[in-house]
Amino acid sequence: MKCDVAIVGAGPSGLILAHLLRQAGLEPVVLERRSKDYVLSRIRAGVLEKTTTNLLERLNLADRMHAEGLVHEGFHLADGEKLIRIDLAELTGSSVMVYGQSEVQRDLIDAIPARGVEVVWEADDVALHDVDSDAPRITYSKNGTSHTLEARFIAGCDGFHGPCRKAIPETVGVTHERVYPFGWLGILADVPPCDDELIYANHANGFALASMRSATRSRYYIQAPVDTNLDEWPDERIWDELAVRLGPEAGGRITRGASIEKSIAPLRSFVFEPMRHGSLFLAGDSAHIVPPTGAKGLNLAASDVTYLSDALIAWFKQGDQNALDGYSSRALARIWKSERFSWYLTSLMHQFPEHSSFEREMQRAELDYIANSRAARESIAENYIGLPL
Ligand code: RFL
Ligand code: PHB
Repeated sequence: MKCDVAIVGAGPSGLILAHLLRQAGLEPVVLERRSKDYVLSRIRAGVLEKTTTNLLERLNLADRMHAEGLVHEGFHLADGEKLIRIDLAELTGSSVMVYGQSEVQRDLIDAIPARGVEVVWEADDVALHDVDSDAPRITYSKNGTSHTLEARFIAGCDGFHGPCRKAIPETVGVTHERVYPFGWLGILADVPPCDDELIYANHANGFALASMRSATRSRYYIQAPVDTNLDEWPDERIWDELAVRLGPEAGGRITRGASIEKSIAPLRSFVFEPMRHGSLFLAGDSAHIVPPTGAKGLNLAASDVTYLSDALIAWFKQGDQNALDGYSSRALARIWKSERFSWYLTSLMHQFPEHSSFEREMQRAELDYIANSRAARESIAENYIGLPL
């Protein structure tokens, strides 16, 4: 099989890239290790920046998002008892969209047949060959039969654990990493959210986040050790802990219910550069990870593939080499700023085992400063709604 661009991974970055390339008349093929149902069932991000919603509009895939998504004009930071509102609308004139990543995935997948995007689900043993040449190949197997996909370019949209980043020689790339000494224990439940807006809480027991998927479905997280045994956290214990960490006001409004999903995710900051080696381009989580505190991961995946599709289309349509040469540095400029914001909010809102009372007082002073300084709130708001492309 031959195609213009072989895309590894049918997460948000792979599928958005495939749709953008198809819209321009190119022939991408997507290879995905998992089944369609598995990809649709993954519970992940919840907050979309304007840059991401604009991109879905450009693809004519935004109707359901506008009908069912929730526009949020603000969110809260909480320190113990005090709630600090970050008024996104007043501070920036903009807002974010609360619409689950699984819904975005559904919209992208539902449009596959009509748009003529080719996706091979359950492609096993994906291996990249000759990526530093003009004729790269991917071998894979499907139902026990081996296949070869020849392409002009390969897009590595295969997430943090996928094979694409590993296909770049260690001597070529540089890794920057920070692993946090805790994770997030997440719970999803069909109960109304405790507030109309998101609440990020810094409590002496640890961080908590009150989020949502709809007016009847809530998503909550608490900071917990990465090696936490979920059996030790029955639903009631999580609800009790959320009620304490979110403070008396919001905590008192929690509606409890049976969890429909419960999981623990590690927190990591990670950047691999450059995001290109020969004919292979990395995008999304394959090249970088942010801790979820800033709600940036999915949005960075969307901005990466915006830059990458522009560059690939310019090469196929006009023979323009410069855009491809500039892809990595263009994407990294935005990535590093999102890395900084995600690291900053994570540092501000979590309890770190190595912290002394001094660092805890620094967090308190910073939150007090944010509560009383419009300039500080404006800076947080500007980053939260998403920096310009
Ligand atoms: P994905 O979504 O991981 O997709 C990669 C795809 O590649 C496939 N794959 C392979 N395919 C073929 N062969 C192989 N050998 C393969 N190996 C892997 C995988 O099966 C998968 O389908 O990466 P992508 O597309 O770059 O998208 C990144 C986002 O998914 C991620 O950044 C966000 O979910 C991060 N994130 C959040 N981002 C936000 O913007 N806002 C949020 O509110 C937000 N909250 C979150 C989050 C991530 C979380 N977790 C679980 C890490 C909350 C959490 C808890
Ligand atoms: C979520 O709803 O899953 C969510 C929201 C905001 C974040 C992270 C996750 O910062």
